[in-house]
Amino acid sequence: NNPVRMDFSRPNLARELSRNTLALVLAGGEGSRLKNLTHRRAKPAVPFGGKYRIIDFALSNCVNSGIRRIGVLTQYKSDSLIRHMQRAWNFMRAEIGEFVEILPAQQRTAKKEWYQGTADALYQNLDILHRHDPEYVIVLGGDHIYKMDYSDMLVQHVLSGADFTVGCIEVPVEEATGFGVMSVDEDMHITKFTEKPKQPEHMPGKPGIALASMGIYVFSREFLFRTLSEDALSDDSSHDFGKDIIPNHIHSAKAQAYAFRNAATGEPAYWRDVGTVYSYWKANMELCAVEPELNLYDRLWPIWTYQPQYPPAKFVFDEDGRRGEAIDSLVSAGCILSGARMKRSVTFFAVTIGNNSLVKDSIILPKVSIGQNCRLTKVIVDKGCVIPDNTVIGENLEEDKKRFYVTEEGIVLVTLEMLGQSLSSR
Ligand code: ADQ
Ligand code: ADP
Repeated sequence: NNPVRMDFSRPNLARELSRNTLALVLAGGEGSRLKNLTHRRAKPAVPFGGKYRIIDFALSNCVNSGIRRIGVLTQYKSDSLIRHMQRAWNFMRAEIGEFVEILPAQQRTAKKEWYQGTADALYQNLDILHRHDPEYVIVLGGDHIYKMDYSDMLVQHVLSGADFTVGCIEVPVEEATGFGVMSVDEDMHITKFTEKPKQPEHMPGKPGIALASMGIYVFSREFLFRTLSEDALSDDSSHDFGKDIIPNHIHSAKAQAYAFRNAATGEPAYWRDVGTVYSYWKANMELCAVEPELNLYDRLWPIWTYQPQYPPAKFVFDEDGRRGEAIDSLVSAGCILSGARMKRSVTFFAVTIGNNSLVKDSIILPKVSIGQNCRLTKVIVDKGCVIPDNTVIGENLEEDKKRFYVTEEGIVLVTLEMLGQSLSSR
């Protein structure tokens, strides 16, 4: 007979929890496995999918999940990332408590150090976190490609009474050496967690499959603040979530796992770590499929970004009557293909390709100019490069290795430095 009743149905609870959550996106790592693509920019700022930057996926997930209080922790080579944030992520309304705040390493604590590990990155901003006073904190990596409703993970976190919840996904055992690998009981309680194990264990009853951490964590406020302060005092900690905080607290706290699944099929959902040149190339190529697993056309889950204004992509005949054409490809605004062909490729904005050139299975970043009679196969060309007439890349890898970076799988990465060019010389 109480007339004022709380409604604990799942959608309302999800909305309530999202509002009381602060998202912190870790965007400060060195990302060295992406080689020269991250020599001048942080990994989360690397362009992806013909239009976006990698960090747009985590940030769009936040906004689409109803989490509108977001901090982005930056450190290495943050210039390009900060510029992108200012251009693309400037639409929050402070009047209603929304924000995207950049939290650069700025030596705010007595130790006067850069961010030592991911947990230290949060610890160094503890006063700011206290000021925002969130009920829950969701910590996200800024370097994965996926679409995920974080509010569902928040609901499970709260209903299970956990101190922290780790997002997880099933991966082939041979790929699991690069991840945190965990074991869970029937209630998804974490019983074991090993960061980057040399010999990952498979899941019970699922040979060949390991349960990997996505590097996504939901924390209840008290647990997080207390644990960060304790960890900061410890001399044998590297102050990292995957190496220290998570494995050190699976028995002393209530640690739950959240399995990221496709809501419609119940199967493990689409999630890609694009941390190596090959995985970056592969995830871009997957978008060229007729029906890619990652649907970028979903108006209910838009991926937000910034792209400078350019005229529409244009395909024209050259003087010899050759067609400019692209098939199974993504072509962005401002591109011109004149008597040139593109197959299974992704081009970002303002790319030009000259007469009689062929670009196959490649990723061409913005403002690249490819001359006439060129052939590029399985090549990633970084922003602003000029590929001279008659250049062939990707057909003789031994030759390519002398000038460019070539992966074990035969993907060739071409940057300004490798071509002896610079943006200012154009
Ligand atoms: P890794 O991805 O190897 O493993 P890490 O290098 O710490 O972990 O990067 C995680 C995120 O934090 C990245 O977005 C990175 O840019 C950022 N980052 C790294 N160091 C930082 C620092 N000092 N300051 C601010 N940001 C920083 C992690 C987990 C694994 C999990 C994988 C999933 O440790 O358990 O399986 O993510 O990819
Ligand atoms: P933005 O779009 O914010 O300018 P990008 O992330 O596209 O940033 O730019 C960084 C990239 O620009 C680097 O990876 C590199 O290829 C290139 N770059 C910028 N300045 C130079 C330079 N002086 N010499 C060589 N490459 C440069």
